[in-house]
Parts: sequence; C-alpha cells; structure tokens
Amino acid sequence: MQEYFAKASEKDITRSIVEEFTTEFLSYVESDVIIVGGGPSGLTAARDLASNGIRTVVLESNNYFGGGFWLGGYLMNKATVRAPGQKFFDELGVPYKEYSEGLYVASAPSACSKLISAACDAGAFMLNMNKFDDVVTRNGRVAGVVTNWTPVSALPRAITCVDPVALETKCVIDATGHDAVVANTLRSRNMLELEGFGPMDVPTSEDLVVEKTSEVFPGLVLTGMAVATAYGLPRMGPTFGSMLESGRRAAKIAEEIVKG
Ligand code: 48H
Repeated sequence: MQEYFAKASEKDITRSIVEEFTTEFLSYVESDVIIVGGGPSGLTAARDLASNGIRTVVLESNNYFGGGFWLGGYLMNKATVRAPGQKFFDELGVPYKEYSEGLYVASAPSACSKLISAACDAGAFMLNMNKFDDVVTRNGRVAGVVTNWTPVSALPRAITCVDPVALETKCVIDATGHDAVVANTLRSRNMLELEGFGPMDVPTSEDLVVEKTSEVFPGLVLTGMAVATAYGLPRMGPTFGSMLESGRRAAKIAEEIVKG
C-alpha cells in the first residue's frame, strides 16, 4: 500500500479533539456575551460581536447551527428578505435575485451556511449539542447560563440525575425563536412577563421586531422571533430581514452592556 496520508494515529486524533475542545471551552467559562440559539438572529449577533473583539459564545441545542434559516417556508429552501435586508446577502456574498420590487430571494442553504461560516470566522465560540437549562442570576442581573449536553435530556428518567454546568458572562442574548426559552425561565418565576406572538402580519411585524429588540431584564437581551413572543407582536412568516436586522441591533445593545 502506498502511504498517502500522514502517520498520526488513533491516540493522536483523540488527544487533538479532547485537548483542543477542552482548552477552548475552559477559556469561555467566563465570556462577554452568551447567545442562546444559533438561528439567523443569533448568528448575525454573534458575527457582529465577535468581529468587534467581544468574546462571544453561541450555545445551540442541535448538532447543526442555522435554526429555521435552512428552509424558507413550506419546506421550500428559498429564503426571502425585504429591502433593505438584501444588504446582509451582499455582506455575506450570497447570490440573490430581486423577485419583485424590494423583495429578494436567495438559496436558503447558501445564505444559512455563509452566515454560520461568518460567525465562526469572526471568532465566536460555537458550542453545539448544548441545551440551555436555566439562567444564573446575581445582584438582580442575568449573569450566566446553565447548560448540559443535549442528549442528557433524552435519557430515561431513571438515569437523568446528570447535573449541568454553568458559564458566567456579562450579557445573555435570547435567540431561541418562538419559544423564547431563556426569557421563559424568568417568566416561570414571575420575574418577567411574556405575551406570546400574535397572528401573521408581515409589514407590521418586521418593523416592530427590530424596534423592540432590547434588554428586557438586566443582562438579558432578546432578538429575533423571541422579541415577537415577548411583546405579543404579529409573526412574520417565512421572511428573514427582521431576524438579521434584529440580530445586528441585539449585538449593538449587548456591546454597550459589556462596555458598561
Ligand atoms: C439551546 C436552543 C434551545 C435551548 C432552542 O428558530 P430560530 O431560527 O430563531 P430566530 O429567531 O433566529 O429566527 C426565527 C425564524 O427562523 C423563524 O422561525 C421565523 C422568522 N418565523 C416566523 C413565523 O411567523 O413563524 O432559531 C432558534 C435556535 C434553534 O437553532 C434552536 O435549536 C435553538 O435556538 N434553541 N438552543 N438551548 N434550550 N431552544
């Protein structure tokens, strides 16, 4: 047999995985911003924050990042944005076409993969297969997240006494979409009210989601569909401009929090 590949063996491969992951994980046990949810809003926030040198973690329960951005709607993989949302396609180098005046359509896999790639390349720590479990609070602020490996929640009840771990941070962004999972941990303790998102009304919803992207509790910023859930805003269906713009706005707010 002609040897084509280098001689690294099983033990070297195992060491490289364990050491590299653990070293990176340890360096993010304390960070500037933790974004829970790696869909379009969370990834946009991650890219902007990490590009500005803010130490950012993206915590995602799925194996894959991208959330609902892989498909446009109705299981069809075309992503739409309304102007000026196409500026994000321009920034990411996503080819698109103007379908009608001010309405742009692109390949969802192209847009989604380029956004994931941009967040990684900007330097965000991408932590997949991690399910957000709870918040850490200190002195009336959200000061971290409690997380566990996603498969732990799928274990039979008899063996689920697997404690999670916590990561400390200066600011948490809830980018978990319709369920607003982070905000819901505060709601369940009567520390925050959530109205639940309303019926679809694209022209109203997109503007309001961006406008209402904000710090809803000290140390907790909402972005994307979670904003609609918190404020009872109409849903916007399969169009993504406000998700991307809301992510950008959340990043600006989080950066101000981090810089005090
Ligand atoms: C870790 C978690 C957890 C958890 C969930 O749903 P997303 O794509 O969210 P957005 O807000 O960036 O985009 C919403 C958009 O995709 C959409 O659905 C629209 C526009 N709908 C409009 C309408 O009318 O219905 O991504 C959320 C991410 C996903 O990747 C989840 O896996 C992840 O959050 N997530 N991650 N721990 N407990 N829960």
